[in-house]
Amino acid sequence: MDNRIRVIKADITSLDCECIVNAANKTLLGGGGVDGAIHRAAGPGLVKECRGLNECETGQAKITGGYDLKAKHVIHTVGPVYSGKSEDGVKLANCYRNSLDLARRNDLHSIAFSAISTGVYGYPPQEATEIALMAVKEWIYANSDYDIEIIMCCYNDRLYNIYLEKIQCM
Ligand code: AR6
Repeated sequence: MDNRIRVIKADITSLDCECIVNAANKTLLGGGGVDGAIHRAAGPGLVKECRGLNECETGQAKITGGYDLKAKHVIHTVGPVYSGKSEDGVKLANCYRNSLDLARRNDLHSIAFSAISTGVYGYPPQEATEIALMAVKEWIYANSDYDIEIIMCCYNDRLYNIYLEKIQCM
């Protein structure tokens, strides 16, 4: 696996990197889970900017400032609500690809992902992890001229262990 990918166990709101990726909903106006945590830590400026973004489709990504976070920017992406259909995987992979494309367009060189769709949206963590790692790996190969550190940020031991196991197989 590429040495530009790191797996860590942390609260994503505490990370000091150029951008963190929020598992948002289509409104981009906040919610529970990591979305709620990011909005609480960023302060009211974040939701104010998000109101001007006009929502976001599943699989797409939009960027804002980081406000009171250490991260300079937040990339908001909307994962699929798990339904068991094959299109879920396509949409989930798009979240990772589009977030990385957006980071590159903004000349950002470090990015931390939350585990999109693995909470409220119900994606089975094993499958979601394989899709995430594959999408990131493919993006790195397609963007080998671009230097970026990619952090996969896990919030609990279960997901962290799944990531460690899967990354060794890639
Ligand atoms: N840092 C890192 N990861 C976290 C944190 C944190 N502080 N808090 C939770 N996680 P979820 P989803 C992990 O439910 O499934 C929201 O209400 C968590 O353990 O936050 O994409 C939105 O507004 C899990 O592995 O996002 C949407 O309505 C992962 O983040 C909906 O939830 C994602 O869990 C999106 O659901």
